[in-house]
Amino acid sequence: MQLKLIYFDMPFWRAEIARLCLFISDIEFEDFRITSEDNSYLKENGMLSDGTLIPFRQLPVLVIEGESIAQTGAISRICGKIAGMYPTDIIEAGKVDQVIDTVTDINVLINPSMRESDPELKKRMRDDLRSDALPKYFGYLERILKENDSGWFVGDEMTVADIAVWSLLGWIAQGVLDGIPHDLSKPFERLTSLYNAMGRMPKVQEWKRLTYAYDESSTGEYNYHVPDSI
Ligand SMILES: N[C@@H](CCC(=O)N[C@@H](CS)C(=O)NCC(=O)O)C(=O)O
Repeated sequence: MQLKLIYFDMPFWRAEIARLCLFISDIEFEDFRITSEDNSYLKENGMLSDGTLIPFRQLPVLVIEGESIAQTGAISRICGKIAGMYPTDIIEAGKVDQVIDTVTDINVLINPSMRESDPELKKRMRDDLRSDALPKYFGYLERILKENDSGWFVGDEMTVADIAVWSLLGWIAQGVLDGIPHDLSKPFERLTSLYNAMGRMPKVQEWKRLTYAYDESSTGEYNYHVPDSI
């Protein structure tokens, strides 16, 4: 099966769900990372310069057997099924979906503060995220982990839901979001255990070694130095 995952050259959770689940399961795929020229072209034309369709002019896009599929959730389900990290049972599948959709919601909550240029407003947004919105969502996720009680969000094995949360927590754990402490999720014991267990996995460590660049001189919000543990 021909698989090509198109995203920016960064390990953001929206792409990492697909990349990491395929990598962990030894499934070959093309990890296509676009340049800023590619991005300008796709914004203008809704496709890459080789004609690859980018349906909503947003990334990630998975090209599977020549067909372009957009949307993080849809891509997660396809890659999860291929990698054996998405349940066949419809209820279990729904439990995976609800976690992925919640990671989307958390991402959408953080987004406005990423775009805010007024420092005062940005600080207020980050204060709210730190003291209210993020702990609230971490609590909801913690409770799901507690109820499932296997160390994973759904069933007894790792699914794409775990990868989504691991990658989101890794974004925060870098400490690159001004006003959000890197260890904000630490009081949530089960979330922290999940994060640390994944950080110890040899395949995860190998993936990070191969693809996570860290530039000490850069202070950008996308400068990934994802710690193995919180
Ligand atoms: N609904 C989309 C959202 C994807 C999205 O927001 N992608 C961002 C990068 S993380 C993007 O392409 N931003 C550029 C833009 O929206 O113009 C999904 O679930 O994948």
